[in-house]
Amino acid sequence: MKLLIAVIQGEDAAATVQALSGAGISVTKLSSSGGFLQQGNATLMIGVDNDRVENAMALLRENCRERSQYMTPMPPMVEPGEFFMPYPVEVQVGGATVFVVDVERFEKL
Ligand code: 2BA
Repeated sequence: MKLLIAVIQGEDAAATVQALSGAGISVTKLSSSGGFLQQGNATLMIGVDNDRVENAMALLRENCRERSQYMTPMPPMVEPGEFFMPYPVEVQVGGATVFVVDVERFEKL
C-alpha cells in the first residue's frame, strides 16, 4: 500500500475529491497553506493499494490545473532617502505536488 500526499490548489479540491471518491479511492482533505506564497491550498491524503497508484495519479492529473499567481515581494530595508517600488511577481503554481510514500502498516480500529 502507498500513501499519496498531494498538495493541490484550493480551487481544484472539490472536483478532485469527487473524482477520487467516485472511483472508489478513499481521500482525506486537509486545509493547508504554502510556505512561499503563504496562501491557502489543500493537501489530500490518499491511501491506495499499489495497483491503484497510477489510477489516483491520473485523476490528480485530470483535475488539477497549473495556474499563474501574483505575489508582491516583501520590501527590503531601505536607507533614508532611498525608494522601493514593489512590483507583483508572476509565479507558476503547479497542478499538484505529490509525495508517494510506502505504508508500513494500515489498520482501521
Ligand atoms: P508555495 O510554497 O506557496 O509555492 C507556490 C509556488 O511558488 C510553487 O509552485 C513554485 O512555483 C513557487 N516557489 C516556491 N518556492 C519558491 C522559491 N523559494 N523561489 C521561487 N519560487 C518558489 P509549486 O512548486 O507547484 O508548489 C505548490 C505548493 O506545493 C507550494 O506552495 C507548497 O505548498 C507545496 N510544495 C511544493 N513543493 C513542496 C515540497 N518540496 N515540500 C512540501 N510542500 C511543497
